[in-house]
Amino acid sequence: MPEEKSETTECYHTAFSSWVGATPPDGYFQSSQDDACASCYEKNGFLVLEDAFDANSVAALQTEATRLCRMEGAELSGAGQNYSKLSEEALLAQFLCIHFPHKISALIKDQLTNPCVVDILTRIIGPNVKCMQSMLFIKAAGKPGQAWHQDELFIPTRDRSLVGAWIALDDATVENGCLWVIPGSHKPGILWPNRDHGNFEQFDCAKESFSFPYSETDEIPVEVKAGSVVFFNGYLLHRSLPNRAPEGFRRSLVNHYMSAESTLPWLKNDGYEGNWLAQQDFRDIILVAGEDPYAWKGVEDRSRAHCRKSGEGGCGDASQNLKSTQKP
Ligand SMILES: O=C(O)CCC(=O)C(=O)O
Repeated sequence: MPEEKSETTECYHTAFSSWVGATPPDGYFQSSQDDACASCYEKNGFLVLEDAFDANSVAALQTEATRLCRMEGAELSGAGQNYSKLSEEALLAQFLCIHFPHKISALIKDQLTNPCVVDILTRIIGPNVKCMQSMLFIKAAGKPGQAWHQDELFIPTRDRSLVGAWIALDDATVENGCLWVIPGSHKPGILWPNRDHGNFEQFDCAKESFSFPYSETDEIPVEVKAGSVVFFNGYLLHRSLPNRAPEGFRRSLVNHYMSAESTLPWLKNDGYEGNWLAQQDFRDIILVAGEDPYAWKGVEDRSRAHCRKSGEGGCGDASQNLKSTQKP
């Protein structure tokens, strides 16, 4: 297998094929300082930074994931009770995904400013970058994936700057439910309609995008080693399939970022009544690079850690993520 790094004019290198034996798709990098990162991201809507987190960091985050899963009640809403007697494996199997883990974990909050991640973000977003959301996927064997979607439909920036940084805490493979993306699907800048998918054998409770002009032949799997980070555009169509491995987990920490120049009209009207949409600005943010032109607004503490429904217990109202003086 060839050892040399890619030409900077190319969008891929060979590390991918070194472990899965497949033709490398566009977009795998080993250095955040590779100048080809930005053009590759612009072209494909995603890129992979390999080895961004070393084995010790990944192990620490795995341990932290287990610690969070042991939490019950007030700190982690939607979690069940009586987890203390469960084995680690049985415990983790209770969870699909924890939203906003950085609200209850100093270690996870620290990862938001990982230098390699921030280096890439400033190349693909701009000098001023803020974070507003995190998710910790556990996804045990047998757990569902998430149907086609675009993250900007859920986290609407005003300048299309949303980027997900998906940090693999286990090797992510087709078998255990890695991400799948449609390269280039971010380019039209269109948010496609969404609907209930009705396919709870495969997917969790989140709605699916539909009516877009791509088919399954356009999608590619983004298999990555633990410690790699997948950066993907908020308009990129992506999904994940169920974890079909016989055992184990497909853990990942996903943090979302955007340009600090854009306001974020993310919330329902609670707490924002009387404001035009264009004036609404979710300020539960952490600046990770540069300057915040809206620093004069201050920051808020609105979001709360909570568990995502996986669909096995039904898909009722999942809108429980906001701390507010008024009920969401
Ligand atoms: O990791 C997954 O299974 C889905 C993640 C995803 O779609 C997202 O972070 O937007």
